[in-house]
Amino acid sequence: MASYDLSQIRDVSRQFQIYGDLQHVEPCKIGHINETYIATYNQGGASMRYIHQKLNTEVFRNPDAVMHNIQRVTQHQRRKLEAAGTADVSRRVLTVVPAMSGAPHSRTEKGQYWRTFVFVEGVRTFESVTNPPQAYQAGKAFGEFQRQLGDLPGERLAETIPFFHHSRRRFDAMTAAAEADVCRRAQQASAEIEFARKREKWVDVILKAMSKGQIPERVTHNDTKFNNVMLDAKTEEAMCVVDLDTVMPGCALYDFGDMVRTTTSPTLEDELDLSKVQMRMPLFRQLCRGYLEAAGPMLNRHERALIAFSGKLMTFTIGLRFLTDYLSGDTYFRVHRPNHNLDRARTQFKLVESIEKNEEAMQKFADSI
Ligand code: GN1
Ligand code: MG
Repeated sequence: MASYDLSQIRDVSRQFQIYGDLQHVEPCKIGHINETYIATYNQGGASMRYIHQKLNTEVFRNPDAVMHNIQRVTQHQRRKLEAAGTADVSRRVLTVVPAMSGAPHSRTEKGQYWRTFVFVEGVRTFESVTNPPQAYQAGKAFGEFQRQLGDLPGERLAETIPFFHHSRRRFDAMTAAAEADVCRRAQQASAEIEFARKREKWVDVILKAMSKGQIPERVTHNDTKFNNVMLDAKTEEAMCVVDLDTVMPGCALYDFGDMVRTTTSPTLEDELDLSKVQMRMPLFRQLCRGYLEAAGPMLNRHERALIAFSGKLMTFTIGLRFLTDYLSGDTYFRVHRPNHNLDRARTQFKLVESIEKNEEAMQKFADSI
């Protein structure tokens, strides 16, 4: 997203039910998949900000289903917050701005799929965690999100990306990419490929527990990165969970595992100094406490027994995806430098090693709550 076309955003903005004059647009660099812009409008002298976002339809093949899920989910969240008498509801749940047609999206002549949200003011997101209270807030926010959706009425949500966290398929895709080696990169990544192969047995553990019915399917977020929680800019209290494209039927542990991946090492996802990439117990403890305080009562004993394991598995699985994309020529995740996906894979695998070393202590802590 190095450059963008202002006149195009201007055209897009006219397609939505927003009043006033578009004053200013800036691209938002967060996220590896969609294109996001923050647009400021003058509405009778007051400035109002909105998010315009172009959905990546290569990744989300059924964008209507994505938006239908998001509408159901946000309406349910809003109803629950209002029923509980929560203050500041519009900062605690995303608001979809309809297009002129009334639809939750607008399709351009070129077939691009755009949607708009009200910008949540007075919040911040962070690319990495800097202190234990932030980890607590992340755990609490995604735990509450899961709990809020525990009684979502109506039919099963659409699977916006089928088999998204299917770790067996992710593993097999990596080995297939290594064998095909279309970009002649497998040599460069041989240590990572070897690292992954040695850990193959992990990838079936949760899938088996789910197929035996020990672990239930739930409505889950499926992209619980720390930067998908908006924290109040002053108090750093979690306000709003964002990036709802992958909210669909899933496993609670996949959400928790991805939180472990992104909140327990105070480093970036693509940190190059691997000596800094370590699971820190003080961060894990707060994450775990926040999550279990919110979602714990809903979990069964099979889920609770795999709390620490899920952190290891999800970090491994996302590492596999980065590695696969590196081997396949960077076709999925947006990259900003050569070898970016390999760097990301290395960072994940370093964190996997660190979780492996601490897994017992992590699980013991989870059992004590
Ligand atoms: C992608 O686009 P973003 O940053 O929200 C990806 C997640 C990965 C994540 C890794 C739809 O999320 O699954 O965990 O990158 N989203 C999709 O940073 O593939
Ligand atoms: Mg995402």
